[in-house]
Amino acid sequence: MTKTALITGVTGQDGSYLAEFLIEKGYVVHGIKRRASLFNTARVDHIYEDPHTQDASFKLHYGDLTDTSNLTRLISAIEPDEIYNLGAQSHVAVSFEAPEYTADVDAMGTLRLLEAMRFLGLENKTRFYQASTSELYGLVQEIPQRETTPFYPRSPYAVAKLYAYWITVNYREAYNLYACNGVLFNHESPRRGETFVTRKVTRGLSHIALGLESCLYMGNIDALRDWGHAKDYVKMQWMMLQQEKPEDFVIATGKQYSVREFITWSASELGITLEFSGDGVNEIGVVAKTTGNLAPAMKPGDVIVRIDPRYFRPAEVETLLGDPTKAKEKLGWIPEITAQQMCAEMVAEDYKSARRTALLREHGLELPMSLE
Ligand code: NDP
Ligand code: GDR
Repeated sequence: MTKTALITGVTGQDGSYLAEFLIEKGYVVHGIKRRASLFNTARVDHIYEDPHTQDASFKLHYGDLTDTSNLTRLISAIEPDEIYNLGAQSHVAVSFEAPEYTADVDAMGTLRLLEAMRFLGLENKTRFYQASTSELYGLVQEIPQRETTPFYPRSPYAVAKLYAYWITVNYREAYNLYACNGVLFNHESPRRGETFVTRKVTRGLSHIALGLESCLYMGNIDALRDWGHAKDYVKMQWMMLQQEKPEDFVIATGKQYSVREFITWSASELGITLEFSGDGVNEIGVVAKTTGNLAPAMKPGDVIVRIDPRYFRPAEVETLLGDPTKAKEKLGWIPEITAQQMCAEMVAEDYKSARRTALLREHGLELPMSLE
């Protein structure tokens, strides 16, 4: 029997990898996309099928996590075997600027989906995955963080996700729904949004290497994160819903690095040896040496990283390190891609598109920034 999945947030990083993964497994995948004034489906265009195609395995529907009737109607029509709730206002810094909207989408959006499942009597048919987050640990109470570590959220985003975490547990306990939380630590890829720290760095340094920009302005480069690859993590989201009983799992690599280290690796992928001096607030990153020909615009002494206080957050999560033992033991999950390999892949992709932009400029052609 062909299985059917519904993914909220299908146009995002994880949604796009998960859709690919499920289609490969023979699922029919339905995704919810938001209406936008520009195309917002770049991450799933390669799996898009003409809606006139008979038996299409990928179908997109307009919708929004703030719209109860829309969600209920879609779930009623699709009657999915699995719902993956990946949609969210997912940027921690932005959640301080738009706290109410973040709560509506990330917290209430989750409740809307769970209520729709209950209202439609799908308790015994549909399994539910909630995209929970290591941000729940916030002001860390224990290192490393595992399933039993107490939460202490530090942003409107994390507080909204705390509600989503507990409402998922509550519906599991109250109504016997098959509902799980994946408490995922940071995971990245070449499809990562451009304003998250890893992608900002790999994209920014690629531009600087080719003379398209001159300096990368950063926030707290002392922050420590446990970075994995999104491809490894979406596999885990699916594995969690294939268990006999619903449970919550921490998904992490168990290794931790600083933002400063990530910047240094990215520079080194471009043949740039970068030296930092300062105290994290008045700090600069200076080119010490370049090798190869990937960074023609660089010379020793160039200052290419500076700190801009605007990127500091009102309350910061300084250190995150996950303990994925439960996922390894119960699900046999092992992350395959290291943070350094992922960094190399991200730099290679961003460098390729920066080269394209540089070449176009050389020939007097300009692409709108949105297409670069
Ligand atoms: P992205 O920001 O890349 O994707 C978020 C998705 O949610 C996009 O498809 C976005 O649509 C959609 N979305 C935003 N607002 C709404 C709304 N109001 N209604 C419907 N859809 C909406 O996030 P990731 O793929 O990185 O993360 C997926 C999920 O996992 C998120 O819930 C995130 O909070 C959570 N998470 C992520 C981690 C990570 O490190 N990546 C770690 C732990 C948890 P659009 O494309 O139109 O903007
Ligand atoms: P995070 O990811 O907040 O952990 O949330 P992000 O990449 O935004 O920040 C990681 C750390 O880097 C520091 N930092 C900067 N961050 C950004 N974005 N821009 C900068 O210039 C910069 N300089 C330093 C941050 O302060 C932070 O400490 C991500 C999101 O995907 C969430 O949705 C998800 O839940 C968590 O990961 C796990």
